[in-house]
Amino acid sequence: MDINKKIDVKEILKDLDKYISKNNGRGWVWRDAGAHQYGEFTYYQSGSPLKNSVPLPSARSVNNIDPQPDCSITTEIASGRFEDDIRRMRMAAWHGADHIMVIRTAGQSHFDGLIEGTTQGIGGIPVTRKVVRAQRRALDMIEEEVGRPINYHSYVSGVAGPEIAVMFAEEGVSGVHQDPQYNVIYRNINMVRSFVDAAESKKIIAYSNMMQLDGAHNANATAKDAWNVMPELFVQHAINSLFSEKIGIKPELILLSTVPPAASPTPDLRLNLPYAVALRDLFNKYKMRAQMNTKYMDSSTREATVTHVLNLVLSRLTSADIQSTITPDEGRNVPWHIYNIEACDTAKQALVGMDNLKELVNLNLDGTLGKDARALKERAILYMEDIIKQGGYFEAVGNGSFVDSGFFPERNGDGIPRDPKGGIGAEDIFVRDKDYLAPVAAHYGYNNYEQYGVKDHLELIGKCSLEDPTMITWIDELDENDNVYNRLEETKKYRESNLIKPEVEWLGDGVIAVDLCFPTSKNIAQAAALELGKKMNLEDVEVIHTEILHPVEGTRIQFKGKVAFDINIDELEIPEEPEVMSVEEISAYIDEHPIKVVAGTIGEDEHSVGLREIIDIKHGGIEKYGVTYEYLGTSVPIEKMVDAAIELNAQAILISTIISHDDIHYKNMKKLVDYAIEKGVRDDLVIVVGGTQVTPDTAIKNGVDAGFGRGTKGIHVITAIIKALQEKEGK
Ligand code: Z98
Repeated sequence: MDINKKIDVKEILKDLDKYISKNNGRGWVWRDAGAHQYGEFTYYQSGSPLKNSVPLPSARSVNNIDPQPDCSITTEIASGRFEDDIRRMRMAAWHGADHIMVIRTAGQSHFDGLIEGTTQGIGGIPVTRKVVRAQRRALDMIEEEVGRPINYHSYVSGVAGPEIAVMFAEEGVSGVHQDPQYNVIYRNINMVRSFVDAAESKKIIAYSNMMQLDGAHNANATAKDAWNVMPELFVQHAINSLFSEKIGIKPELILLSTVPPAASPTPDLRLNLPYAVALRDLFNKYKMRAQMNTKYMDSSTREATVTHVLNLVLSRLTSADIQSTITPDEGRNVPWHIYNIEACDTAKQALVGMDNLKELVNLNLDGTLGKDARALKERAILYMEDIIKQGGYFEAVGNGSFVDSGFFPERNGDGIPRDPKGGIGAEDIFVRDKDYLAPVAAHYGYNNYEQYGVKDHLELIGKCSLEDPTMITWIDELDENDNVYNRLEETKKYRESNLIKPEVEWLGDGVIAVDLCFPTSKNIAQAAALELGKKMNLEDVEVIHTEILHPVEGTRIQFKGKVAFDINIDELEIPEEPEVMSVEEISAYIDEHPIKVVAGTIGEDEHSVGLREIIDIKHGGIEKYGVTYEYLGTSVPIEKMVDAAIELNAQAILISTIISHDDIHYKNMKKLVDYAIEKGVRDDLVIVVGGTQVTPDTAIKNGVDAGFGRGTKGIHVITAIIKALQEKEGK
């Protein structure tokens, strides 16, 4: 894939029926965790560098290194249009995500079978073979672009669990959620059916080396006082992990979905750290997928980011094999591109920032931490004993033991009871007939090959579709109105012309967010924001965040709305990017050719702040690169600038001029150049001018070597000086 070209969804859809991912059968891929060198730093909890990536903004001060942490980084994508999700996956991969979790459309867990086509989803995509294959195909290209394997993930829980598991195995999916307890508690799917289906699903997951997550995190996202369900979380993890292992999933691919049960403003680490320590102690043969607790996510990205970072501290103080980054996205219900990317960057920044933290600090297990961790384990064991006392898991769920917000052995009576004989799919379980036969490579339980005198399916049918994807029956679209082709047609002009529109999740959605403060109370501010949106000619205006600065003095608001117009790229005046030399190139030149600069503001101009920023070392001025300068002050006469340059044997004159009445700034430039010519030094001196009203081209027309306007930095100026000097040398 050409990194300068947008991904072409039509190309991905072309001959999709025949596409076989090279990743079918590959299963989950971990990063090559260990020590890696990035620039002058060794990172001990890191992975290999990416071939193409976007480093953190401040990386520009450290030679643009982009260290990758050791654990897989998840981004969760939920826009509902798979074709737009593909573009987000590419952006996320460039920001360090290698685990793409696609959320499925609302209600899919209640479908008793596979769905097909590319209909638009609600809060996620329809997980169909076509969507999965298209996304895997895109990821096959993206992983080559970034130079790292990317794991694709979705859900196997639900009534159609086994069917989905088979389809995932056929299509090269490498990570899944599978936990029968999720079906039972949160989706009211019959418990016997859920455990039978889970056995079959897990067998397929084991066969194709998929990574499996459990659903324990849902208990602390649901329970009233989440920190009280800690003992139960251990129990849920134990049930699913042991069940999975017994069916054949390798322990290193069984991941506990762990979520810190509390969040600040509770004493976050004091509650969460003993829990995290105890969990890793009890379940040390399995791995950890660390995720944030969406229960504590509100509409503030700032707050969500702090919670995320505190969770990342926990991950580094204990361990995380996969680090999820859902915070500002799922929690806020604003599943926009920018929040996926921000959260990936938050994880990357915090994790590499805390590289090897455990080498630096010891956990004090002799104090309350060790005591609290032990107490949690004891409560969990009591909980298990209590389940056995009640007659087993089904009875305990029937009695409402699960997701009770009491701190076990306390009970609050607010658990979620489910009838062992009720729920979706009850009565749908049958004992296999004596001659039951499933001629496939992976299948759970009794399978009577003996009746045909053969050992396995190969002797009967040859390979099955798990081993030979060409056997798969392809279904394209079932809905002639709701499908990707129609959506591509609707957004054609944004793909095939030079029109663009802002977007948050779908091409051409036109959504923008406005951030502002009104000097008033919350209700008035919200109403005023809606009015403001209308006056700005935005459509579908909606307040997405409100923060009280003071009950009457001020309210911060974020609102979103849609713009109704397009922007034509052809009509834009796009200024050329100023040329910038690398710090190494600059140093190498200055070492060989020392540069002295004479600087000042000229004419009647007293505005020296901008010039000082350009020359002083403080904010990256040219002094930083080893340039020496003579600052002549403000309102320096033109002649003095040139005379001083001659006297001091300077290579360049740097003038700043803000006042622009009657084009005095350009007139002064011309005067300065003329005087340098008159003195016979113009050819030896570089003359650079800057100021808020300076247009580079006009400055050059007035005879100077380079002109700079707003936003200029020292590096732009030193680059221009060196380039001009090199040109003079070349002459
Ligand atoms: C996560 N952010 O876990 P339906 N199975 C399990 C789940 O935990 C979930 C589903 C299925 C979270 C996302 N988890 C929430 C064990 C959901 C979802 O189609 O919504 O029922 O499946 O990463």
